[in-house]
Amino acid sequence: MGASAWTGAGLVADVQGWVDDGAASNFGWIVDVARVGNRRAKRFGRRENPTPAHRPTLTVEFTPPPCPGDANGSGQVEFHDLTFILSNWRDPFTFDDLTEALERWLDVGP
Ligand SMILES: [Ca+2]
Repeated sequence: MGASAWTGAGLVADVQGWVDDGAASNFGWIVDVARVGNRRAKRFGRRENPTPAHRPTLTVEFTPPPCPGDANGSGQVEFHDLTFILSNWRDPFTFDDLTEALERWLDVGP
């Protein structure tokens, strides 16, 4: 059993719609296999398959949106951003960076 993979702009648009609209636009997908000669079938493993490598997986690769105030690149604004900014004061961080990190940090709560 080999791996199958799908990519494309339509697939990306579907996933983005699920992110934007939640379950309202998630009707799933139907896998339609192209006919090869007289054959038109594709076998997929179930999630209960005893061989983990044969179980279906869904991998979504994405670029996370920028996180204003996340000075240390951890993906969230936390206390460490404030100390990171102060430790790197003026190289490259400025008062604007400190203000932004502090505002965002207070939004999510210390
Ligand atoms: Ca951070």
